[in-house]
Amino acid sequence: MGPGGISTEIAYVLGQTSGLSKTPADVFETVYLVFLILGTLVGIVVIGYTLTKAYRYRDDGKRDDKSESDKKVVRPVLGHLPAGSGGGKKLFVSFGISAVIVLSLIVWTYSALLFVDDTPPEVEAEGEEPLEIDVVGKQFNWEYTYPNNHTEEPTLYIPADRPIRLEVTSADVWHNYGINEFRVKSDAIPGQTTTAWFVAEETGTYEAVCYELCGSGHSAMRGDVVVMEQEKFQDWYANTTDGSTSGSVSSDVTADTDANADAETAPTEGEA
Ligand SMILES: [Cu+2]
Repeated sequence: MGPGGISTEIAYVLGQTSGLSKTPADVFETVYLVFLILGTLVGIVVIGYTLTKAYRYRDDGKRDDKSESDKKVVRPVLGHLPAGSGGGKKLFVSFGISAVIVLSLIVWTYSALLFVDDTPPEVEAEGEEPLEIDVVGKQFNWEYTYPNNHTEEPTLYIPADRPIRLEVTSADVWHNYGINEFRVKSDAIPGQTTTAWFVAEETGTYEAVCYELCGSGHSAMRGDVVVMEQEKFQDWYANTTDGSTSGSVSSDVTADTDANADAETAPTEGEA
């Protein structure tokens, strides 16, 4: 895999990843950094070249067209096409370099995004197989269904350091499911299923948000994403039963996570 090799190389150079453990968040970070660095370099070259030329050929009021340095400059004549110097070599070289840069960026970015599109075997081999969770968007909430048919809403509970594969759809209108920290963003469209995957490397509470205007309650269409230690998650998951929905189990976990034993606040979801 050529382009993938290059991306791994660049990621290694940038110190983004160690070995094979790459997540979509790492990939997006690397793509962003590479574009930022290349853009900055191109900007420095172009602006530097412009400023140098502007300074060199500035009008200092001392110019007489007979001086040695001035004779070498090919000045355009009104009514004539400029001949340029070097037989268009500069033009050819700059177009050539630009083409190489742009084409390699296209190939590399595309291959990096292919990695994001599909869970690669090396990621699955490292950890456990991905945990598959169905996500259904509905005005104005997210509902999660685990492999044992247990459903949760609006909080997603997941283990750390394990690939999570989401199958996202909608029960009503178009939504867009996203978790900023993990660089997850996936369309939620009725009658269609889109997939996304990510790895949460650190435990904690994050937020899942709807990124597509879907109605009057759109801005409130958000829920927590609780990332737990693997064993803690297994305990929690073992207590969920087929077809059960969130209840006292989840408040136990929340209390656990927040290290706040008397957090008995029942989720008050007073949507009219
Ligand atoms: Cu929405």
